[in-house]
Amino acid sequence: MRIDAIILREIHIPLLRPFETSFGSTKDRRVVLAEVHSEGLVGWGECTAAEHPYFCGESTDTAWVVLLQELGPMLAAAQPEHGGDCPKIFKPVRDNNMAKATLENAIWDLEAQREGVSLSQLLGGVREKLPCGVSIGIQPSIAELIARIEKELAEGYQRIKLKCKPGWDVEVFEKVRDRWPDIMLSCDANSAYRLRDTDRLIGFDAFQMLMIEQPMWHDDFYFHSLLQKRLETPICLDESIRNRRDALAAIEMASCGIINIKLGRVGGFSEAIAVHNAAQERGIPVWCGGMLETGIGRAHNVALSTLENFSLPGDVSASARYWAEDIVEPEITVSAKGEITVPDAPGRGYEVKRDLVERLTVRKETIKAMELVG
Ligand code: OSB
Ligand code: MG
Repeated sequence: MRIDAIILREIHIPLLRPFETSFGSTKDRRVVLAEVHSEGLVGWGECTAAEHPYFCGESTDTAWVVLLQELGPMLAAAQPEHGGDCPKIFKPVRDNNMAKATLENAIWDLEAQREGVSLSQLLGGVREKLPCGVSIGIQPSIAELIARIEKELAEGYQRIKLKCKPGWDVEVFEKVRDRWPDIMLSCDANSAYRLRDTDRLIGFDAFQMLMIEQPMWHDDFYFHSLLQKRLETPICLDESIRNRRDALAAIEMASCGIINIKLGRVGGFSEAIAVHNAAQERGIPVWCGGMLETGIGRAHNVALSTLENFSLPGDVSASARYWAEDIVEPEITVSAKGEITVPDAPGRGYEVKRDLVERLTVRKETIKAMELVG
């Protein structure tokens, strides 16, 4: 396809309430968006890098530089036919998966529009409705956590994931399980524990959780495999899985029983599908994680979650949990049964509110393709 221009922008959009994990708290999101213009169509991508390089090594600012100086010009000069061409185009750039996913996902969106199919169809999705869970941040008090869980369950969410860390774990799980003995429950430590905490982690088995997400180091398989041997509860890896090879290594070493797939963390739809397939072939279920996305990234997560092996409820939830007004319409909503209905319109299936995006924009750069094509 002929790429006419790539527009990069950073928007500022406040979350409705702060989101706290073991590594810090986020309130004001700074999000990089990419628009790829091609023959009258526009594909959109969202960079899932956070404001600080605390989840992984990327941040809003590192992604901005890599997109503007490296990936944007490479893509504009390459004239790809398919979203699946992007990994090869971006291969000279090491790491920076979230920056890469921003553009690759925009090309998949464009390709689906050009073919007149939904993004889900283009990816080979099989699901029309998605089971939804929520990720609940660390709260100022247990009373506030209980109130939040009550609200999410009343809205229909099928699985509750509690962010945890040393000092916000077993005592909290006890209170939650006392109140709700049977709900589908999981926890996510975002790498907050060390080997000396092994006995404490073994104590988590008492709460009959679906999984314990990324308890130890963000880049580890080996120590997770030792921990998994001592736990009944399956470990789910998030941060550690950056590509298909990582998934194969983790499965081979029995470091986890479940994998969380995030589009940004693995570098885009191509690698997300590869991780999905590798896990499926080996009997490991996957689910789609979230990174506090606006509607564009959320729409991409919806499409990805329609693949067959996304058999567990994901962290993909309603726009209204995050934003006073999302940047897409219709907003992403969840039914009383805790399901998202997958759109069947061509492309991502949610329109971008251009006026709102323009108002939220704090910087913008245009890469004109024709100047780069020989
Ligand atoms: O580990 O899944 C995570 C948010 C920011 C960084 C990391 C994580 C998360 C979440 C939130 O759990 C998921 C969401 O609601 O988008
Ligand atoms: Mg996680």
